[in-house]
Amino acid sequence: MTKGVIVPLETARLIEYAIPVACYICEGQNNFDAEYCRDCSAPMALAHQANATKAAPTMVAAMGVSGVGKTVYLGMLMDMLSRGASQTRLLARGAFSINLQQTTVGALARCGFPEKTPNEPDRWNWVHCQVRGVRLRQPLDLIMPDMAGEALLEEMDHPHSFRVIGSFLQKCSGALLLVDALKILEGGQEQEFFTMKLTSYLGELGSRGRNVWGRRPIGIVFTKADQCEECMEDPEGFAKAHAAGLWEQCWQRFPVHRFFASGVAGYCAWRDTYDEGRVQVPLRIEPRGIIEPFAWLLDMVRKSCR
Ligand SMILES: Nc1nc2c(ncn2[C@@H]2O[C@H](COP(=O)(O)OP(=O)(O)OP(=O)(O)O)[C@@H](O)[C@H]2O)c(=O)[nH]1
Ligand SMILES: [Mg+2]
Ligand SMILES: [Zn+2]
Repeated sequence: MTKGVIVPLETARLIEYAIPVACYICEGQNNFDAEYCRDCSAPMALAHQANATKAAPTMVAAMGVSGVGKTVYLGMLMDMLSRGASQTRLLARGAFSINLQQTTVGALARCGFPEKTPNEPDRWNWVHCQVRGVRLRQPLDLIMPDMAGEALLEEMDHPHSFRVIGSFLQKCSGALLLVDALKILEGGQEQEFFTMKLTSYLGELGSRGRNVWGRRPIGIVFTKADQCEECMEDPEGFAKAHAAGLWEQCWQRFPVHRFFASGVAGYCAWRDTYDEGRVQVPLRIEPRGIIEPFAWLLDMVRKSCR
């Protein structure tokens, strides 16, 4: 006797593949089960989560050359906001949004700094979170990636080499531009050249869309100011005195801007390592000026969205 069994028709599953899901960053079409966008390598979780929310998430960028301190700054910011240390509070959306905070705080707790961010966009940490603050009437959904400085520079030198950066910056509502205060003091011009490249790159991007970058808010944050008291006390005066080119660029190209100074380490020392040579290690963590630039940026973004 043959027993009757019900065998599901496997081909029916193909129907799910017939409905594409658009990447939230580049709008490229992907299969419903793709983990990263096949065009720009942004995580597809952003698209799935954005589809589930009523208001479209706002995007803000943190930019700066490699080694300026983007990962340290963003990781510390996420940690401080998620612990409710200020009036602005943050709630991560999706487990992947906690990786940046975990990597940074984990490294600082072991008296070290996090590793350099890899160039491949599918290895960047993206943060999708909900921000609540006294000045925000409604909670704000926010997307912010920790991009690699070298990838940013490559995209500026050769536009379209990193599609994710171009698409993301086109949709951004504002940005924090991180500048290394110590390199400025040493007289290096790398930071000013980066700003010049960035302003011309953003100028080109804006002309294609309605919302030109000249009208979006940019907070210029001097990092490593824990080692430079002059910068901590008066960031704009520091820019005027030591980085006149950068100061001039900001006044000319970004009408909505403000200078800030931040520092994460209280005291640093040098350690000789077997594989990396001499590296700087934080002996004490004393975050200063971390939340102010972000809170200002959100305030400006909120005003420009009205
Ligand atoms: N003293 C001091 N040093 C810092 C601070 N933030 C970062 N640094 C130093 O700067 C280095 C680079 O910091 P990262 O946050 O990894 O730099 P990044 O901008 O993410 O660099 P890429 O990932 O290559 O783009 C660290 O290893 C530290 O040595 C700070 O607040 N104070
Ligand atoms: Mg980094
Ligand atoms: Zn994409």
